[in-house]
Amino acid sequence: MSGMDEDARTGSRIRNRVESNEGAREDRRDFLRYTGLTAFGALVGMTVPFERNLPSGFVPVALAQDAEQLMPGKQGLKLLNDRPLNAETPAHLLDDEITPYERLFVRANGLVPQSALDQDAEGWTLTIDGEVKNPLELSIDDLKSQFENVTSRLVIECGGNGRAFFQPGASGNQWTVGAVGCPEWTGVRLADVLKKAGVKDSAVYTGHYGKDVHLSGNPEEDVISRGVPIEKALEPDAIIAWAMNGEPIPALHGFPLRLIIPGYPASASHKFLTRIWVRDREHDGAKMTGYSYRMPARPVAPGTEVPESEMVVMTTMPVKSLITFPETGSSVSAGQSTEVRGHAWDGKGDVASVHVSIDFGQTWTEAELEPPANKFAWQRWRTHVTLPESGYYEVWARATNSEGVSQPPVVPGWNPRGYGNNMQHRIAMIAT
Ligand SMILES: Nc1nc2c(c(=O)[nH]1)N[C@H]1C(S)=C(S)[C@@H](COP(=O)(O)O)O[C@H]1N2
Ligand SMILES: [Mo]
Repeated sequence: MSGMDEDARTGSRIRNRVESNEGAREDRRDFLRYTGLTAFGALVGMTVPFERNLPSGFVPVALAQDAEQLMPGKQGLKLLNDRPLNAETPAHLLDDEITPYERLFVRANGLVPQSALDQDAEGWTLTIDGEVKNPLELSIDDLKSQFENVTSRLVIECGGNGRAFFQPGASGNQWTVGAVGCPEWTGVRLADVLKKAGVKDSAVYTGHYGKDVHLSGNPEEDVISRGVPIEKALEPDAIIAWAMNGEPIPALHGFPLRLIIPGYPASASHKFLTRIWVRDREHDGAKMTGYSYRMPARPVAPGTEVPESEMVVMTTMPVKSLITFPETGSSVSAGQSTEVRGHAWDGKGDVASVHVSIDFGQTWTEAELEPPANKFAWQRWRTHVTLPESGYYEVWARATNSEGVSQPPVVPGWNPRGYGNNMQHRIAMIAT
């Protein structure tokens, strides 16, 4: 059989699958890219006799590093899962002050809606209802024209960033350090929109809804629906965004509208946003209850089985920093001064200092810390280190917030699902 025939056969196999897949339309290429496993054979270029046995969520080893194939335009991300799509960014690729699309982590709980893949915002509306005096239904043009437009750099960080370091391990995506980024977002203040709707005194919490599709394919089932206390929603920094880095929000990041609620786990920053339901109680939507994005109310010993009734919703994210230059494992000359730099951020937007150690935490040097571009933007820190003689070193970075709380050297507060790990970031450096 000639190569052409084989290609044609593969092609028709893919087409059959695409055509039998609800919602996946003529855009075969995007289908392949976003739901890669279904067409795994086509991607590896040969048949996969046991394909149907591959457990859902498993990334074929042959494709594990091919994040670019599943996520058009992403560069150098590490794929953790492809259904749903989850990928993190190695620390040294997060050196930019404003995280570009290419290097922003992806965390999906469900499937990206077809409208986002098509960049089709036709007829999109955002509903504000519940405990408000004037429920609103706003088009994207209404948002743009009726409220002050704002642009700010806001950190988003997954609540489970750092999960991989918990012992005993916690189930979920094994994020190491790269489920964080700081793009520039443009939109309107969530507070302005809520004020226009007239928040009633009975309002306690928000509940967020979006258009992504549950992995089961059931359109009735919510992928995720989280919320924040109304006081947080009314702070001036949270925005309803339609642009990221000056462009329409890319499909993977929530086209055409998303919330950005800085300082909270990014799960509150709802993508593909269609509705904000103002509640008279703590929101109880999908992934708000049970063990999702919840921590034990009191510290527990690692491995403790915590009853659900003792879990509380995760809120403000802890102070944290990353070393983004040099890349871990870099070599330098002994005795020569080398720049080390990174970013620091805090859930209350208040980083006070960053310190760096080259001797496993015995001594610390204060780094230069730049002010943030705006509240909740990450802050650049930099310093110089000199590795005294040849050998193996580690650079450790430790941020402290204005309340005097610092990053711990080891994993803090073990919890069943591995949230909130703000341990110090460490890189290896070799002096020759
Ligand atoms: N609609 C919707 N919004 C969502 C999610 C989702 O699965 N669906 N995931 C949340 C989680 S858990 C995170 S960490 C961030 C990830 O944002 P990003 O993919 O743009 O980096 O989006 C949040 N918003
Ligand atoms: Mo997340």
